[in-house]
Amino acid sequence: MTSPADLTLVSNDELSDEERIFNELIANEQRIEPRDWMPDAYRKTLIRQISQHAHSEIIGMQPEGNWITRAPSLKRKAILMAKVQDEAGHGLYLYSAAQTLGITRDEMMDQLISGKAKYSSIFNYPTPTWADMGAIGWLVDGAAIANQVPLCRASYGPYGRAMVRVCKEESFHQRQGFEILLTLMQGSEEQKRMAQDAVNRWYWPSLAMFGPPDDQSPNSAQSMAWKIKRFTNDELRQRFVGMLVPQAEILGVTLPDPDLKWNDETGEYDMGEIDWDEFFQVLRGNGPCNAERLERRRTAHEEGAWVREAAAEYARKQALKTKAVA
Ligand code: FAQ
Repeated sequence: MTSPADLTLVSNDELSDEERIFNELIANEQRIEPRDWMPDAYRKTLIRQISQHAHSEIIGMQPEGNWITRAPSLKRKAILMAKVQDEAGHGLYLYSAAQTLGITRDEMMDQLISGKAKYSSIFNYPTPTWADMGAIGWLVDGAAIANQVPLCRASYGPYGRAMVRVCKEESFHQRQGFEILLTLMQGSEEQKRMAQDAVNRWYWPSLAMFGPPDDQSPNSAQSMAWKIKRFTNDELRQRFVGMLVPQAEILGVTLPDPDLKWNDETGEYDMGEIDWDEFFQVLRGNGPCNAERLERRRTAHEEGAWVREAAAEYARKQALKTKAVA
């Protein structure tokens, strides 16, 4: 990985005034706002990361949406509906944040439904049991918070500000997942087995959510120099595992890594190897549910065409009315 010091923030006399101002804003922990000058590569990186993040929230509605009609009680159904609706809201803030960088919503949607855009690997795994709702909340939302709390300090204003609200909601989501698992772990033997099985299936994919190891992460060094990312993928993954261990003890579940153990020398947990072949297969579109997730999104987009047309027509008529009054 290139070290941040090698990258483009080093000021020198050949920089334009615009570049110098941009570098100073970053160096002084101030924010870049949509109308400020920014390097093309900074803009591109943000569009890439924010749009992928937005797509993840939108595709991420599907694995849990699968359980809304089958939730075990009215209370669980209401909570799950609210959670899935929150994910839609997060997608919308994030698409709006990306739009401030000059890409349109239609362009982003085309990239998603054509299969060109990436979204988080985690949403390509199936949700066969109710315990998966607990494991997603605890592990997936937990990983999302660990990754996104530092993004509240991202140098690009609209992204950092969107993350503040998103993180508050994710933290509620994480607790509801933990509470589902806690309830199951205090239930019958079958319920305990179901909870453990879900944790076994979601644990490793949730660690992979943080992205490839640092020596295979082409974007990290530059994104850290620009203060979009504040920690590397491995640093955040390590921090997440440290958070999970005491929570797993309270739940009474076993984390499915025989090599997980505390290391006094490093002051962190040693852990087993993530299956990176599986991760890259999922990124290439070959995960268990990639095709199903994209197909569902495509169909929803097509079925929503009349809503978009009606909304555009309504907006056109409102604009005409306002013009007539003025
Ligand atoms: N899945 O060089 P890096 C949520 C790609 S939201 C797929 O390390 P970077 C809420 C990466 O894009 C979850 N692709 O990249 C929720 C790059 O490809 P590219 C989403 C991945 O950007 C909960 C290539 O690999 N969160 O869960 C993944 O510096 C429950 C090389 O990687 C965010 O998006 C992956 N896991 O670091 C919703 C957070 N990892 O673009 C519903 C914001 C890496 O060059 C239910 N994003 N790749 O072709 C980030 O923090 C960063 O973009 C990383 C990746 C950390 C994901």
